[in-house]
Amino acid sequence: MPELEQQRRIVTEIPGPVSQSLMARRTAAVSLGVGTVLPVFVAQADGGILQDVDGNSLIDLAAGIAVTSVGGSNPEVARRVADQVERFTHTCFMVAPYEGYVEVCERLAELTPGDHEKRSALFSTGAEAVENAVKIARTHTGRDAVAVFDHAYHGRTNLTMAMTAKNLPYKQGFGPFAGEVHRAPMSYPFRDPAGMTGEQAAQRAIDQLESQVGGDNLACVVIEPIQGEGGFIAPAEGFLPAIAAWCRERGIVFVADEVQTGFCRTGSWFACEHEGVVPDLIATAKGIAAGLPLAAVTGRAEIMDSVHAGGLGGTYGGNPVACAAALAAMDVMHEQGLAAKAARMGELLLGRLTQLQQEHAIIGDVRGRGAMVAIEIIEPDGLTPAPAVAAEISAACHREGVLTLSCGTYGNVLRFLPPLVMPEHLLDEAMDVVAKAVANLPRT
Ligand code: PLZ
Repeated sequence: MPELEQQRRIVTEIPGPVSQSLMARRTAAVSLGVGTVLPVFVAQADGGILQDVDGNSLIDLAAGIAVTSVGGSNPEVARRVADQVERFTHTCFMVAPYEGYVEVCERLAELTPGDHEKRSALFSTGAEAVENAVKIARTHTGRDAVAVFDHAYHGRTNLTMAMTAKNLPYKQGFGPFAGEVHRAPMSYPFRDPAGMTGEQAAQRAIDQLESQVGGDNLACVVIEPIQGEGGFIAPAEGFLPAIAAWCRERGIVFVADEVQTGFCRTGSWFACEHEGVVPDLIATAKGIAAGLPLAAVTGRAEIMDSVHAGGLGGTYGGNPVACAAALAAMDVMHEQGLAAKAARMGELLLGRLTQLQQEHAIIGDVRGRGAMVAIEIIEPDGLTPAPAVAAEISAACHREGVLTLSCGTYGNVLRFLPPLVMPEHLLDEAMDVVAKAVANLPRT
């Protein structure tokens, strides 16, 4: 495959005629239950560009929802995957092991926060990793209850649906849900009482969990250090360390769901590091393997080893091709300094978007870290969510060839998750398109 030119170029309407005909086939063959953000079919992806089947080149601010950090067709990933496919595609690690799985676990032990002894178990999806983290915490503590937060997103399996906060589209009609999942208030600086500190927000959550559940009954607290689908909510400084300290005191396993924030996305290898928080267990997926399905739970050896042999696994967990991709992706992240690159992208994004916020009152909040930044769109009253306006901005960006995603409990947050290898000129140009879309709104 030729390298993709890193230029936005729109040569047809969006979606173009070939995409439109593929969409018709999709409608006739694919369940309506599977959504579509942008009805444009992809032919090739690399760097910061998605090229569609009509020859349009779009700037990718989604990275497959924070997955293709090293690019959509990274040559090192392609080479190592092809080599592995030629040797063998699958044995099932539980049946006949292979080195790649072990090497991924060794790397995870080195890369994740904390210098304690660690073990990992590999899976295929983020939801599976989170669900297994809960299984492990329950076995280790002999307790049942699980604490999660408002606006949390942890997946679409039965247990992780229960852990996810938002009803539509994730839960509606899909119950009954797993029991013993308890929700606590999150630190949400934009919507919390003015001046509330991270420590105060943590105390609010702790008080609620102690009174409604009892710390002694909790197996684990599961938290995204920066919430993803729930709206890119970065808790106030001090919140995460206070929750982690309470967990330590009460013998509760502190689980960081770094499925979206992990692997350089926020400007460090893991988002917990920004406040020196060392989770007992960490769930990872997405950016770990450049799009091949791989997920992991990594944590304290004594917790991970408390599960009986055979208690964890799955046919495909830690598939050798996915492990090869992960080893390549991790090398690329190191060699290209992608954590530092993400931090620089964050400066550009926050700079441009803060400027835009000063010009337009509909941008209530600009937040995030590294290459995980969002704007919250609100009504002129300064607080009421404006999801329709957010959708209008997104649609305008899509028409101009910039793939943006929305998120948030109220659907009013536009989020930016570029591949970490995106050239800076594309990120800057994408922000021009966002700025134009905001400026062109009828009421700003
Ligand atoms: N935990 C923090 O962000 C996946 C979901 C997209 P899976 N987020 C994207 C959708 O609409 O399904 C996610 C996450 C966090 C867990 C998950 C789940 O990861 O690999 O999608 O199962």
